Amino acid sequence: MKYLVLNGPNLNLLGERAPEIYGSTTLAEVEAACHATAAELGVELTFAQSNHEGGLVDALHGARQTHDGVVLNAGAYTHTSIALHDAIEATQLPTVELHISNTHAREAFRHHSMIASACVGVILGFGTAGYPLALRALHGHLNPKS
Ligand code: CA2
Repeated sequence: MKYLVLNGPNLNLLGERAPEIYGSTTLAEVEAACHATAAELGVELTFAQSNHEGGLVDALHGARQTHDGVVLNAGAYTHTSIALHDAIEATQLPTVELHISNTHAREAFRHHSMIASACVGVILGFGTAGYPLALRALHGHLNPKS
């Protein structure tokens, strides 16, 4: 099995700014943790990030024939992007929505997700530890007896 962990805008700055909200772990460290979890689960992993809405849509389309599931931290596009909602539906890949912060405890404009209804589940508020959690949740969704 092969999973895609896809990150949206500004997440390349993880660990460099706003540690009080997002912690001090860098995206490279998150990637390493995801690869360690993938090895434990016995799956392959692709890790990617784009600051562009179309880049995220393209990455989802690209995963359609090559991957079995997606963990998606769409960043701020979570709250605005019908295109991402439609791309998740179009790929028909099980997708776990992920957020580092508890978006419901933040500004009102972060309370609504445009993509949640297209996803199999949502993990948020557990910091960058949410990435391995989301991979395990995706794996459990795809392998209900494991
Ligand atoms: O909590 C999350 O994971 C978010 O998806 C992060 C997005 C935010 O727009 C969502 O509402 C919640 C923002 C990512 C910005 O990442 C930064 C990292 C370091 C410094 C500044 C921004």
